Order: sequence, then C-alpha cells, then structure tokens
Amino acid sequence: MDPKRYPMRAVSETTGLTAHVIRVWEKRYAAIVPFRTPTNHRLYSEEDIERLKLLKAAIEAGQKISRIARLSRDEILDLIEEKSNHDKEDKEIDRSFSSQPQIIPLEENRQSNNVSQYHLDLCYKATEDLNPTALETALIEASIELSQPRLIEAVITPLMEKIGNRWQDGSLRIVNQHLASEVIRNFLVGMRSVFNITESAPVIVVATPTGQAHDIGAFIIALVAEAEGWKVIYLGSNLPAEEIAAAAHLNKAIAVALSVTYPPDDPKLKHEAQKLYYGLSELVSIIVGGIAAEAYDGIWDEIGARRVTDLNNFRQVLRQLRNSDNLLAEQVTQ
Ligand code: B12
Repeated sequence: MDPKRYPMRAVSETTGLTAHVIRVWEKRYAAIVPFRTPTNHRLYSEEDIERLKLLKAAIEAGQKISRIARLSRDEILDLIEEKSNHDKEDKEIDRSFSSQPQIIPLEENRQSNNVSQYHLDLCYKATEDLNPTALETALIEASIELSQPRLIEAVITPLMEKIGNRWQDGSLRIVNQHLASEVIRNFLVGMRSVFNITESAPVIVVATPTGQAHDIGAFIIALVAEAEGWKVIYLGSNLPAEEIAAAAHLNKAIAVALSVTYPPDDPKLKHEAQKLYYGLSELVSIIVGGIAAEAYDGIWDEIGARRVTDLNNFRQVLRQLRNSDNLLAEQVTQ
C-alpha cells in the first residue's frame, strides 16, 4: 500500500509552520524533499511532518535553519538537548547571582522579553542594507517565534512606520522603502494559505478605494479576517466603488473593509464613498481604517461606515458581525 501523504494545508496546520516557511526551507535549504503529484502539488509523508516539527523545535531552541537543514534526526536532537542542558546550567548560575544587579548582553536580547524588538531590528537592518534575502529570512524567523498578531503589530507595522519616518528625515532612500514593501507583500501573500476556511464562513470584501495606492494595510486586514475564520475577497488597491459593490454583491458579502492611508484630503473620496453606499445592500456593513481614515470622519458618518482604530477592535467588530449574522440566519430558518 502507498504510504499516507498529506497536502500543504494539513502539514501547515499540524506543524504550525506557514506554507511560505515550508517552501523556503525546501527551496533554499533542501531541508525536506516532498513528493510531487503529476500536477506538481507537494505531498508530505508522516516522516516529512516529523522532520518539520523537529526543525521547528531546533529553531525555537536558537538554531539557524541554514545550519541544521541537512542534519540527521539524531544530530538535530543532540543540538536541542545540548541547548536544554545549557539552559539548565545557565539557570543555576542565574540563581547563584540572583542577588547581584544584572546587565543583559546585547546578544541575549533575543532570550529576554524583547523578542519582537530583536526581530524588528533584524528586519530594519536588512532594509537598511538593501538585502531582500536577509529581510525575508528575518521575517520567516519572526513568524516562527511570534504569533500572527504579534508579528503584525510588533514587527511589520512598526517596521514600516520606522522606514517611513527614516525616509521622511532623509536617512533612508525611497529604494529601501520599495524593497521592504515588495518583500513584505510577498511574505504576507505566503501567509494567506494557512487558514482553513469553511463553506459557511461569512464573507468580507477588502480593498482600498480609488486614489488610495498603499495596500499593505489592506492586505493585513485580509489576513486578520481570515485568521478570524472569514472568507476574504481581496481586491487590492485603487478600486472604484462600483467594482467593490459588485464584488460584495456577487459573493454575498456581509461586510466591506476599506483601508485609507494616503492622501488624507482627496476631494473625490466623498463621491466614491457615496457610490459605495448606494451600490451596497443596506445589510452590508462598511468598516474603514488606516492612518488617514480619521481625516474623512464626516464622510464615514454620512454613509454609516464604522471607523475602527486598531486590529483588536477590528477582530471584535468581526466577531459581533458574525454573531448577528448567525442570529439572522437562525431567524430566517425558523
Ligand atoms: C510602504 C509605503 C509606501 C509604498 C507603498 C507600497 C504599497 N504597496 O503599499 C510606496 C513606496 C509605493 C509609497 C508611496 C508613497 N508614499 Co508612502 N509610505 C509607505 C510606508 C513606509 C508604509 C505603509 C505601510 O505599508 N505600513 C504598514 C501597514 C501595515 O500599516 P498601515 O497601512 O498603517 O496599516 C495598519 C493600520 O493603519 C491598520 N489599518 C490599515 N488599514 C486598515 C483598514 C481597516 C478596516 C482597519 C480596521 C485597520 C486598518 O492596520 C494595519 C496594521 O496595524 C508609510 C509610513 C507609515 N507610517 O505607514 C509611508 C507613508 C504612508 N507614505 C507617505 C507618502 C507621502 C507617500 C508618497 C506621496 C511619496 C512620494 N512622494 O512619492 C507616495 C504616494 C503614493 C500614492 N500614489 O499614493 C506618507 C504619508 C504622509 C501623509 N499622511 O501625508 C507616509 C506616512 C510616510 C511619511 N512618514 O511621510 N509609500
């Protein structure tokens, strides 16, 4: 009988590694070689899954994928064990010095609470050096160590903010900003395939309206909604209101989320917002956010859109909408 083989989605769920990370470990480091179907889809054996879990554990114990990718199972286990023995010794030493004031050396920043700051610094350094491979690697390592919300809120968003500020004060060039945007966009695309969305999931359309070209915020909104179990129709940037409304209608969406970053003073936005309002069924909620959304508060009030200030708030709104949609569905079937 053929050995049992699993598709990427199942492997990603069991190991907790994103599909992107698994593909990079394969392509760049040959850490595993999955079976390929005639249509070129990857399939993984139980052994492959065990190996991925082991590699993940070794990385969590401080190893680098470039160093361990080709090692045997026993060699990796030895490294993990070595690390845990070291940790035990370190703890004993710590205890004996606990009454003395401690200075944490820079390299140990990683072990302390400052894990996100460590990853943020690595990402920024790679951006400064114009090194896309180092940036991608830094993002992958951050995604292994941090939860999705922390990765987004404590690494990606502040990284882009810092890049924007450094560009504004002249210490970074526009090319650094472009490079970081490209790598981050691709990385986020890779994160999308992890979620398992059910057929009955509520649908949300995500876009930026006409005149709004920045789309990383919108993409993040899409990821957050997917992580909340929503089916996302991601339309990208610069979308005319009638296209957004048509996509919502055709997909029976119960919400539309708009990201508004720049400019904060586009006179055409009012007309776009009104067209959207008239193009959507009144049962569809409009949610807006992004750093320039507040500048258009009068317009949002006029069309009954809900301006949401942060991602936690966005998650709450999604949960409320989902619950009221379920209630509505129950009433209809009764
Ligand atoms: C990357 C970037 C670009 C890239 C965009 C690439 C892309 N595909 O998006 C490029 C290089 C193309 C670009 C171009 C420009 N940019 Co620019 N850009 C940035 C930068 C550095 C990061 C934006 C970003 O992606 N942030 C990361 C995401 C995750 O953050 P975010 O969008 O804020 O989203 C978060 C929240 O706001 C929220 N959110 C966002 N949307 C939504 C929606 C909902 C529903 C909810 C709930 C939440 C939510 O959730 C996200 C996660 O926390 C910012 C700096 C900054 N402070 O943001 C400048 C920035 C936005 N850009 C700026 C400017 C001036 C420009 C240009 C005019 C520069 C120029 N002279 O060419 C052009 C304009 C382009 C255009 N046609 O509009 C200014 C805007 C200043 C202002 N408000 O007046 C900024 C602030 C830089 C600065 N410090 O001056 N830019």
